[in-house]
Amino acid sequence: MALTARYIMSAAYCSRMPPPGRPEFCILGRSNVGKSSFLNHFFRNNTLAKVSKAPGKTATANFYEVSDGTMWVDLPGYGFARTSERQTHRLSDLITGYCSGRPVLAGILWLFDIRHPGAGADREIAGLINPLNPRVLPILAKSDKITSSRRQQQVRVFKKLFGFFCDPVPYSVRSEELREGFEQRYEEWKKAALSDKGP
Ligand SMILES: Nc1nc2c(ncn2[C@@H]2O[C@H](COP(=O)(O)OP(=O)(O)O)[C@@H](O)[C@H]2O)c(=O)[nH]1
Ligand SMILES: [Mg+2]
Repeated sequence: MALTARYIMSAAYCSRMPPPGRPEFCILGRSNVGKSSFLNHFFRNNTLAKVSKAPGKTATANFYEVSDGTMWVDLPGYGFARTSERQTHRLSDLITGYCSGRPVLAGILWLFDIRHPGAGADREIAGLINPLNPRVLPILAKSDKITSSRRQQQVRVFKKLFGFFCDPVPYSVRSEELREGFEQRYEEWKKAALSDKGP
């Protein structure tokens, strides 16, 4: 059965987050990579998260209860240049503070633009959050922008470049087939991520 999600709350600081309860999966990725679109599409609900043409809009961590008993947390995007230094600091504190200090964090859904494997902001954050961790599931967003043969090529390029434990999963909000593929991968990965040993 398709999963559903329900918005709970937003927090601008780690100290304002809800008390740890359910196991959490967070959504990490560059500003404008398609995090909000992914949420809305995966849960078949366009009112969950705001999608915008202009990057740098989400400045909070947004919490969603999912029907499988987990909590998903949509983090603000990183790598958006046109914000003040103070705001940039707050956002990176929020992202790295959450990823390194949240006791119930069980896994990271990490989105990349399938067309740009070497993006500087992604490399930078990969110095702070270890892509080799088996609890990272890499997702290659906007896969409709390239042909399906190039998709498989990009999966290998990303895997080699970052050294991911899991094979990256192509995704597109324009493809039912890729949504189904991701649903399967998520279920497998989730089982392992929620077990003691990890995948
Ligand atoms: N072609 C295409 N565009 C997408 C896809 N996902 C997101 N977008 C577009 O990318 C832009 C940023 O999306 P958004 O979800 O707000 O990114 P966020 O900043 O990471 O939350 C919007 O214009 C979306 O319509 C996708 O799978 N395919
Ligand atoms: Mg967003």
